[in-house]
Amino acid sequence: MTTTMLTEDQLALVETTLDFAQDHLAPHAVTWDQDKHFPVDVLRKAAGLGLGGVYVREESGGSGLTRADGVLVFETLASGCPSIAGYLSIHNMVAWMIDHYGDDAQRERWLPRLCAMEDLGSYCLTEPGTGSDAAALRTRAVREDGHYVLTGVKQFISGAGASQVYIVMARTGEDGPRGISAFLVDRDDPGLSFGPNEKKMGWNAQPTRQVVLDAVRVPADRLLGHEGDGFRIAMSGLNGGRLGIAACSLGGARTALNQSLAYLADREAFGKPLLDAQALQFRLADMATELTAARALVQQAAQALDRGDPQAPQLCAMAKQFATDTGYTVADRALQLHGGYGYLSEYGIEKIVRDLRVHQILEGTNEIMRLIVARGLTEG
Ligand code: FAD
Ligand code: 2MC
Repeated sequence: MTTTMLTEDQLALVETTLDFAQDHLAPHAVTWDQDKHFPVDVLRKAAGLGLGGVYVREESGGSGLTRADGVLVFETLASGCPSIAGYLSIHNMVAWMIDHYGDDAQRERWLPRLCAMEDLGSYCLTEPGTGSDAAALRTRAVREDGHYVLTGVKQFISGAGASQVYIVMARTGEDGPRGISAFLVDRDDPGLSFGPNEKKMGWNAQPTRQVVLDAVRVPADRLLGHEGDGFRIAMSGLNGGRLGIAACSLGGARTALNQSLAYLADREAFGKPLLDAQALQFRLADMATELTAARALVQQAAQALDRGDPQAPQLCAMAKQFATDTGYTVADRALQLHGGYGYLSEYGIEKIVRDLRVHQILEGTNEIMRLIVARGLTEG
């Protein structure tokens, strides 16, 4: 990471986060992936550094950091383990949504435990039949005697089962985005259950499950914002979420690049270190240049979101698409530079490739990111 543009506070933030990533994430990343272990105790340690409420305002008990700070945090965490950093980014999206759209009572009830990561959070938009076309979702919430009754199935939910707090987007009105509302659902609410932990290519250090809502009855004060606001709330959460995922791709790829540099310096072939081969030096140079360009775009989008720029959703989509495509390509090239050893799990490179692959799919596929950018171009 080029650190010359960072403030003193940001440098200190990066240093503390890097210590945490190197001490508590990197040494275990390969084993957690193999054992499919979700290290909740380590997440709680991260919360001790303020990483459970990164964007939650200080008056609500959070760290009150900007998005420009946040992308530094998530890149650095992901340099230790992209899967855990990715989950932390989602948890922080949930906490921010409650702080930003909740009322005082909701903030007081839900945020202290989320910021401490005594409770974990999950975000429930996708359904088995609706992913990219999220506004077509079918989960229903019916108002009944001061309560809402939620029925439906959410698919691919990160953290599900382990999380206590679920923000669930459900239909309270007409078809399309304006008929959707957002609800706070507690793991202990009767009628809530979970599917089996999905077997996946990467992101194995965190669970992904269906969330099944079978007539889950919640009091009316679980509505976040107003009826009909749910889709806009969900989308504005994702603007920041997409930056978090983009930053996680930068962090994973950065580690893969650094490991390649060390490996090529050490590995000899044809009588000299492989690093002496100019073709390989140029390959490393391209990887570094592409990552630096992606980082600059992520930082630009984060600053746009911080100042409420109307173009921020498009910039966040550009940053997510560009950084996650770049991150994946860089990690895959790093694997190639390691030769056969890159393919073995003990080097940790193939795990980074598998983790980064899903960043091109979740929080909006990179095709949907292009759709958002293209709409901005054609609709002004
Ligand atoms: P589809 O929408 O069916 O798309 C299939 C293909 O068609 C894709 O390539 C897509 O880009 C393309 N496509 C679709 N529409 C268009 C179009 N108009 N133009 C061009 N191409 C198009 N969701 C949550 O709500 N919460 C979570 O915590 C969560 N975590 C996840 C964790 C993992 C590991 C995974 C794999 C997914 C997770 N998701 C989560 C779901 C994720 O957001 C969706 O998978 C994603 O949005 C794509 O939806 P889909 O899988 O239904 O694909
Ligand atoms: N920021 C703020 N508001 C937004 C927004 C954004 N990024 N995107 C849409 N909106 C608003 C939009 O302004 C409109 O508001 P209004 O009703 O005031 O006019 C409303 O939301 C409806 O928007 P559209 O008319 O653009 O809705 P449409 O259905 O045409 O398309 C699309 C929306 C395709 C951009 C959206 O469905 C989408 O992002 N799909 C991808 C789904 C996705 O990202 N899923 C991720 C799940 S979470 C996950 O994977 C995790 C790992 C946590």
